[in-house]
Parts: sequence; C-alpha cells; structure tokens
Amino acid sequence: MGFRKDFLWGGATAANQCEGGYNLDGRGLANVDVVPIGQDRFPIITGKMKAFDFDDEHFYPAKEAIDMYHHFKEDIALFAEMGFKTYRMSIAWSRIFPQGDEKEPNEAGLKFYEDVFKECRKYNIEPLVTITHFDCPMHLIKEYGAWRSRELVGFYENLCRVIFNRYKGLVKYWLTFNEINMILHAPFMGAGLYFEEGDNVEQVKYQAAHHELLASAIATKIAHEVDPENQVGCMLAAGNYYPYTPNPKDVWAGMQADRDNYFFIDVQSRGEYPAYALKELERQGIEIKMEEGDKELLKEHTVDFISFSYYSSRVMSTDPEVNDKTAGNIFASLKNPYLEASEWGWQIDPLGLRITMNALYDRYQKPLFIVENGLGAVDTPDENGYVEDDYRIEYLREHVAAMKDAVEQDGVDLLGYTTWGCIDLVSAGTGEMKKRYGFIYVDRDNDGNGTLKRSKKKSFDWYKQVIASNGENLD
Ligand code: P53
Repeated sequence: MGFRKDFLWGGATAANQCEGGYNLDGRGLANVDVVPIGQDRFPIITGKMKAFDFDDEHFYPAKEAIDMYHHFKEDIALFAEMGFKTYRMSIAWSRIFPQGDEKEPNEAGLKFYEDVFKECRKYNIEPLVTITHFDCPMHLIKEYGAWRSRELVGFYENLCRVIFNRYKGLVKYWLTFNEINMILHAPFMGAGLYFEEGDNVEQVKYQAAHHELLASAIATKIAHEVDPENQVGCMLAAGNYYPYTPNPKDVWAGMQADRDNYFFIDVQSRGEYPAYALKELERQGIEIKMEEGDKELLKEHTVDFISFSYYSSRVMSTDPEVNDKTAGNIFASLKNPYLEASEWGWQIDPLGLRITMNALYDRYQKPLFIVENGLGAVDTPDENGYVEDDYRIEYLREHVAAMKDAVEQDGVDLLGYTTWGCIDLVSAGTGEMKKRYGFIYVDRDNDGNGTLKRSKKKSFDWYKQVIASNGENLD
C-alpha cells in the first residue's frame, strides 16, 4: 500500500526563473528574459505588447533571478539534505544554441548542465529535465516568428539530438514542453508568439501548437532511439473545471473548457487530433497545415507518462449573473464559494487534485507525474532567515494526503511528486520574488535587492520527514 517504493519525491524549478546569468558564457537572449515585472508584464506575455529587448523603464527579474548559475552546488546540497530523489529543472535553449538556428551547439552551455546533472547524481538525485520551460531564443522569434514557423520543429529537433546524446546515462526523464496549453493563455511567454495587427490570432496559435506537438513527437522518437531507457512525458497546466450549478449548460461549458486543455495531451498521449477538436477548428475556420508524415509521427511516438502542474481547480458557468472572478491573470476562474484562496487569489482545493488525477488517469491510462504543486505566499523571515511557514506545510500536507488517496483508494499509478519552486524563485505569472513557494528562503526582493543568502524554512524539515517516511508521516 502507499506510494511506490521508488516514488520520486523532489522539487521543481525552471531555468529562467532561477538561473540568472542571462548573458554569461555565450548564452543568447530569450523571450523569458525580456518580460519585466509590473503592469506591462501581462500585455507582453500574452503577445499584445512588443518587447523584444530590454529598455530603461523596466526591471527584468530573470536577468539575475536567484543566481542559481553560481549557486547550484549549494542548492543541490540542500535538496539532497531534504532527501530529494529527483530534481525537476529545465535547460535554457539559448545556453546551448544561443541563436537557436546554429549548426553547432555552445560547449559552455552544454558543460554547465553536465555539471549540474553530475552534481545531482553525486547525491543519487534523478534529474527530471524540461526541454523547454517557456523559453524560446529571441533570434528565432525575430527571424522566424517563433513557433508559428514550421522551421522551429527542425531547430528543436537539433536541440533534442544534442542533449539526448550528450546527457545519455545522466538523464532519463524528459518533459518536452512545460505546460504546453500555456500557448493559448500566454502565447508570448509560452511559445514566443507576438501578434501583429491583422493576425488571425487563433489560427496562429493552433498552427504553432501543431508545430510544438509535432516537435514533441519527434523528440520522443529520438529520445527512445538514443537510449531505450529514456522516459518522455508531456506536461499540462491541469486543474479540472467544475460546473457552477447542476444546470446541464454549466456542465457542458465546463466540459468544453476542460477539452481546450486536454486537446494537447490527447494528441501527445493518444497520438491523434481528437474528434471534438477537429470539429471545433472547422467551426472556427481554422485550418492546420500539415505535411505528409505528420499524422504518422504523432501516432507512432506518443509519450510514456503524463505530467502536470496542479495549483487549483476551476469553475465554469453560463449565467451572466455569476461573474465573481478570482484574482490571477493567466488562469482567472469564477470564484468557488466552497474554497479559500491564497494571497494571490488562487483557490485552494486538495480534493481537486484527486479529482484531476482521476480524470487524467481514466482518460490516458498511463502513469502520472505531478511535477508542480505548491503555495505562493508572502514569507516573513526572522533575522536568521528562518520562516515559520505553517501555511505552506498545511497546503502541502493536504495535497499530499489527497494524492495518497488517489493512489491508495483509486489505484492511480503515480511516479512522483515535485513541489514547485522548492527554492524561492521568480514568479512566472507576476515576475515577483515576493510570491514564494520554497522550502529554502532566498534573500532577494522584487526590486533585485538582497544578499541571495539561502536559509531553511520550517517546511524544510517537514518535507524531509515526508520523504524519509515515503509519505506516511505528514504531521
Ligand atoms: P507563478 C499560472 C501562471 C503562470 C504560470 O506560477 C503558471 C501558472 C499556473 O499553472 O504555470 C506554472 O509563478 C509554471 C511555472 C510557474 C508556476 O506555475 O505565477 O510552470 O513556471 O512559476 C507558478 O506563481
């Protein structure tokens, strides 16, 4: 009973939110570098406002972030102290191919990640690597329009070939695109898409999505060819929709909203465009250009496991009177009167995790991997940097208990669990440092002040004990 013996407990980060060193050792510029903190962030990440370079009016938190580029040994040692079995991280594409379209990779970038993976292995920590966590080299955006161009498939393929070969034996678990459905909600941050006047936005998004889906299938193919041990997963920003009332119209609207997100995973896991999507695309007059062989690639190279982030459930209604929305820009939802919310308005719903896990397992019948979950909160450290984060412990405890129910009571096959931002890092949605998720506090504020000193929070010891007991001791 309980979790598998080889259950992969750990934490998750993304290159652009923690590394910093944006211009070091030949790294090229990427979309994720040029998104500032402040009120322009949202129009920029959604592709409505153009930001292809830095300017003097804004502060860009990803430039230095928490400088993990220089602190990774110290940080991985702390992860090891907590007993991590896995560490989910991403590689920055533009460290390895600074422009994106070069023939030869940048050795300094490859070496950096080799050092990071070796450091993990030193402690028997299995790296779980996201190939692209929202990042796209700026040159590919300027020259090709990012994923709207089919050429990106080839550039991504080159990247995959290089890293699969170089890190063979060091890395076994790969995720092709972080939150692939983000392309619908924040297309510049998610896929480097910027829209010119007159663009057919939906057409562009779905064509770009096709390119990503194809690239994901090709990556899966190459990963398996290079090393049959490789396990490749897709990654969904999950959280099921609930109907606001039992009105069948609300139920139907909720089902459709879920399908907007499932669409991507349906292709990556089942290997073909689902019937409902083909009909919807047709109704919207969206025509996806495919080339010969695309359908076969999608069909033959489906993913090995399904990974997802879960922070909250969502609510759908067709009643115009029901319009009380949660805060949070990217995935705003209607308020659920039965739930409490975080300081950032994200509704807290542990049972929703069990519901989401069951929905995904029923649908795909493949092992699941929860690769993001956690509470973004304001922490107040004492003079030693210690934070008594009982609120975070409570959030995590309830979510781990719910996922345990899904495993024990419902028979869901779960490979592992990595909490988001195991060390404090820059928020993707808002660019803040103040929105913290970590077991490890980092002394840095929204304006970039601070010593970058790392210190353990109360949750550090709590998570250590959860891992040591394989999820049996949650007190
Ligand atoms: P933050 C919402 C908004 C932005 C990114 O988000 C998101 C989500 C929630 O699904 O996705 C993931 O930092 C993402 C991470 C991100 C994390 O959620 O806005 O994969 O990069 O940091 C949390 O609080």
